[in-house]
Amino acid sequence: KKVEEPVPRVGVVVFLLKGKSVLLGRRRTTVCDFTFALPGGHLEFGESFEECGAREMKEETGLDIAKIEFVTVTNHVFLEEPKPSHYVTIFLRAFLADPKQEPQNLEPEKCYGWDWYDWDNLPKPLFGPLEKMVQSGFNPFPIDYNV
Ligand code: 8DG
Ligand code: MG
Ligand code: MG
Repeated sequence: KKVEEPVPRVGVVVFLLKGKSVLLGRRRTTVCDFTFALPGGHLEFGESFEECGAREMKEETGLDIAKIEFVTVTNHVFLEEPKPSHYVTIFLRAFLADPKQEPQNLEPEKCYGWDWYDWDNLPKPLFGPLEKMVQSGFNPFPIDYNV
């Protein structure tokens, strides 16, 4: 198999929930530049989904998360991009370990900044896969969740 041959990759992203809001950042990359996306990244060899989600969250925002749970998985092919890619993405949800902690933009070359957005009033444009989930009526909050 040729080295350049594209293969699907595994993404792990996190709905970090705070009250009725979620943490989103505007992407600063070739893939979907300027769209609002969840914190997350690539699963590394040997990691659990939860370990990956917590590590990416820490690297990108400085935040420590707790009560990490699997929510759903998507299979998304990005054919329209300059460099076509294919992601199996694991969506987790989590809460702040310390509710007083604030996000920092620790990878400014990849993100324009993090902020909390009300689930009923999400910013536009959302990152493609996230937009599709929202359109389909998906909701990341636990069923018995009351703010
Ligand atoms: P890394 O080098 O830190 O491991 O990767 P990264 O630079 O943080 O990767 P990423 O693009 O943030 O996330 C990996 C892939 O996950 C992304 O290219 C496509 C997929 N993905 C989705 N939905 C979302 C989402 O809402 N946010 C993020 N960040 N990635 C997502 O399918
Ligand atoms: Mg990352
Ligand atoms: Mg990332």
